[in-house]
Amino acid sequence: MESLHAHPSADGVWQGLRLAEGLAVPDVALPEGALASVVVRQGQVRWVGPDAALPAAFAALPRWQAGGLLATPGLVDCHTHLVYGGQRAHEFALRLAGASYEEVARAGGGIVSSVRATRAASEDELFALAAPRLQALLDEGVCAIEIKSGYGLALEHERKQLRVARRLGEAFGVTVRTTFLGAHALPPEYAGRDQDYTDLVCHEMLPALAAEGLVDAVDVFCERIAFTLAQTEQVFQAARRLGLPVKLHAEQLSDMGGSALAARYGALSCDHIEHLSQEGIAAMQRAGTVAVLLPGAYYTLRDTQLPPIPALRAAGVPMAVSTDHNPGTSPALSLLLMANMACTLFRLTVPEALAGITTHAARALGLQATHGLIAAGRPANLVLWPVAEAAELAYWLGQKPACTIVRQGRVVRDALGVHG
Ligand code: DI6
Ligand code: FE
Repeated sequence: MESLHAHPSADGVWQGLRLAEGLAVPDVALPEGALASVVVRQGQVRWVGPDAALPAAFAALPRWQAGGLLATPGLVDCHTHLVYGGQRAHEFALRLAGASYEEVARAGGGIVSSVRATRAASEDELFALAAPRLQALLDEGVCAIEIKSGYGLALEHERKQLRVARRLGEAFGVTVRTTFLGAHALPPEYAGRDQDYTDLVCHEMLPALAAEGLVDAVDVFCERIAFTLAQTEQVFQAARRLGLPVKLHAEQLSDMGGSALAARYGALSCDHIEHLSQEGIAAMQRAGTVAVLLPGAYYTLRDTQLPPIPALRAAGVPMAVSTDHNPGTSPALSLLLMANMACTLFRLTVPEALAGITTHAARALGLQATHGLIAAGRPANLVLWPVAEAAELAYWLGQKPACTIVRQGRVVRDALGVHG
């Protein structure tokens, strides 16, 4: 396993960078085609500008020559269910044989089967299972990630998932935002008592876990096979009482009106949104809520209902792209592949897809002041790529490019030998 302290400091002047368009804020304007320097000091970006304009104050720092490599901010995966026991390849086979996601769920498979495996696993076992998944994402330049609970569905097991999420962040030196998704599915012991379970989520589970500092945001699966609009609002009210931001699994399988509700609660994001209405878009636009697109789930479920991209674009709703890594509907471990699929399946432009896995993904986590952009005053999270143009990041299918990664001010990977 990777430990941040084992890696060298990134402090110094990173020279000869091509800054990805729209993903960096130079302190001194860059002439067309000019190569840029990024100054890192004490783990923070201190200055961004043309190589030729490096301020004298930084002249004595060590210099690393990037020779024209493309620089992006560290990637942000803003929607994952990374911590769980077991896997669901069996359901994959069932779906290939014709069963729908809803049929599999109603037959006792689906989320509840991951709940069984997650409850049966110890905290250490869950950590060991999630660590290589996280490593795969980190190797591609992810520097901040959201991890949801929602496979425990009982206080002790939701706690276990969230504790593992926190431990992963500390052990790997990566920004982790935890999201409590107690209202993900009805646990089997509450069959037929969905209101009782919602009350438990709101009055016991969420307050206890929030008091333990394990919750950065609150999410609900608002859907015919999950929680109603009224129950969703009840959870949002509980979150509001605790001062926690909300987000929503909304309009994935049907239009429940969840996005408009979430927007009324100032939601950070509405995620999936294949069935989002014009009214939902307008509400999100007014609230500044991010639309999180999850092409891995769309693809895995062989969905045909496209999220309303042109209308989101026209309304100026920021669009993020994420893996939705989970064992049921999106066993995806490549954020670049998701960028590719967002372009090919959803018709995002390359700049939209790249903003979707950086700047807008950071906003979906409330991290827009610190992540998703190369700019002075932020923690040093950047990735150098051996590509001729930025479009290559979304163009290759499953390439896992060699790259050099600075995460939290450390050179955690240097496949390109820049820091040699
Ligand atoms: N929507 C999803 O895509 C995941 N959760 C959710 O609410 C699927 C989770 C699973 O099938 O295990
Ligand atoms: Fe999800």
